[in-house]
Amino acid sequence: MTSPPDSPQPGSPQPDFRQPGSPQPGSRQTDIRQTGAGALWASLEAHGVHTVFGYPGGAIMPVYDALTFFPQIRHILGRHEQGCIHAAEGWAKATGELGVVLATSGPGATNLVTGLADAMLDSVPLLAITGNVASFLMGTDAFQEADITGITLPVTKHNYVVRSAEELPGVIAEAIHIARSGRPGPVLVDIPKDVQLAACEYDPASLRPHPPLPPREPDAAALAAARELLAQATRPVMMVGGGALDAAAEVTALARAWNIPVITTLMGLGAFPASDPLWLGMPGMHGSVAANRAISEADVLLGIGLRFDDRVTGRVRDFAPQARIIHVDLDAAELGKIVATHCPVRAGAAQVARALSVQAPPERPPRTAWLEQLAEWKGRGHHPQDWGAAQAVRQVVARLRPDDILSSDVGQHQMLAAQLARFERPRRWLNSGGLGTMGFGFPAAIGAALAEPEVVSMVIAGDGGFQMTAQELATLKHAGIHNVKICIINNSYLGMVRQWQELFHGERYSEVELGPSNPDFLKLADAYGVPGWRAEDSAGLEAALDGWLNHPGSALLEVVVPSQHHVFPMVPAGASLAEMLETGPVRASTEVSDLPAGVEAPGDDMEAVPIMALDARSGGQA
Ligand SMILES: Cc1ncc(C[n+]2csc(CCOP(=O)(O)OP(=O)(O)O)c2C)c(N)n1
Ligand SMILES: [Mg+2]
Repeated sequence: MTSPPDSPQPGSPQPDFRQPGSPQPGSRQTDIRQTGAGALWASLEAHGVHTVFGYPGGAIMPVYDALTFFPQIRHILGRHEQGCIHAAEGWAKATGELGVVLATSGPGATNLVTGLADAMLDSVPLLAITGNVASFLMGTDAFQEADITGITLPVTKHNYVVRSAEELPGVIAEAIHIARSGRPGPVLVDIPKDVQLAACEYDPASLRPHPPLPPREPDAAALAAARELLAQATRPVMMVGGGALDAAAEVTALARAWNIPVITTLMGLGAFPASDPLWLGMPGMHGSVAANRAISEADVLLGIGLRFDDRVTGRVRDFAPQARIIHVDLDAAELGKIVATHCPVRAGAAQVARALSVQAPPERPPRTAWLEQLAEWKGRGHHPQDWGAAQAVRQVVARLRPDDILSSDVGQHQMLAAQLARFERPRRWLNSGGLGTMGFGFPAAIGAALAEPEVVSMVIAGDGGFQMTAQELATLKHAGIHNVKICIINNSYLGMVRQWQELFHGERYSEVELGPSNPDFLKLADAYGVPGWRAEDSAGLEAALDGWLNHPGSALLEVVVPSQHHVFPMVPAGASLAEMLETGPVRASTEVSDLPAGVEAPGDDMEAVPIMALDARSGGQA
């Protein structure tokens, strides 16, 4: 016997809709528009929300019922709540606007947790709306009850349980205000089913959105101190992070006015144009030689909108050892959190960059020696041209036009894409930087594709990560999405973990081989009505790229590459940026001149013991 959807399990408490004040579910005694559920949609609409991602279920059925009266709001039905929330993140990351996701109680809500943590670490403005069991059942272990506000407290900027329908419009306005103000982040609003169903004569005036707070202006003394440090600098460098994406024009003007070279973090790629000679690339674990050396040699480091994540700093006590550090961030909690900051400036990135540009010296400082040194380092650390993941990614990203959006999943292919793609403007590069969430890339590309249907929304994913959210292939068809181009770099392995096992765990490969059990990705795509191309060498890839990109709809490209390639440069976890390995000591070419002091050049048959020792000190993780 099959039970109706979300029916209670035998023995579990029955929702008691005979409680006073509880309307019958599904009854039209009350106009559903004049209920909490109706007020929710009216509030979202008043805030300019016109696309939401979600997945229905028992505890959110009144909200889905009310949605039928709001045809102007587009609901994208994913195939898993994790897919829905990453799509909402992709929407938000591409546009800078709020992403909205809906889920039912219990398993629907808990399936949002990874996406909330992801949005929290990457400062993504997101509103998650969950249904919950009726208020009078909360705390009784009712069917599909989960304490989602308790569960998500550490991974949301704020969260709410709505206690009455009347307060819903105010809560939604406040939640959106919090998600978008200051350092953006995810906010969750949990709405018990009886609150969704309760009659609600909402006051249309209460639906007025609260605009986000304008970013803070810098304090004059802090600004003067920052200017003074810059004026004294002979080897300055700027580090620009995800918090500066909406200040790209100001940051670019600042760097040019002072003639300061610029490093963009993984989250900040695109905040400064890659074609500008002042651009040095990405810092950190898989950063460029020029960026990491610049940090190690700089005398003043101006960090804007970044949080000095451990993947960026390497061993913290040796980070930027010669530099006095100016740190600009909206979030006071970030200032001095990781690195000792000589000049903290709590203010908006654009505000500070604008003010410091105005105060630039009338003559652009030439900095000839410093810029020549950096130019030499910029010429180093390139990937081999032979066939492998790096060459494949190089060929694929070369086809992107400046307005196209590139999402990536997590792993070797992500680092290669970050190293090899060239972004001229912000919000064209979407990836899970802080949480490193496998399964992020493909649904994020779906969200971005819906936000910008006129550009290509490309995703580069690994054979491992793609399988974590591959079910969203169905969403392409459901939502009629024509501009997602999926590229799977198939190395038959959890490549990044394999790399660490090879370098730091004595080549003991433990549970990283996928090849024998991988699906036929083209058949998988075909099952969802998505056409596919496959390439196995460089020439084949060029031909496949033509077919894949010229196809007038979403399409999949599988690129088969060797398994044993590594991503370099690499700073082993726990090492300092100055100890970066430009090429691999194991398997890669015999160029080992850049091994850290005290680390011996290993022979072909040698286990990477010295590097293991570095890693063991750090407790680092792939
Ligand atoms: C959800 C999740 N589980 C595990 C990891 C750890 N992890 C980081 S990279 C990686 C391998 C990714 O393999 P694949 O998607 O094939 O990409 P590749 O590194 O081979 O390019 C793993 C398992 C993670 N980041 N996220
Ligand atoms: Mg792989």
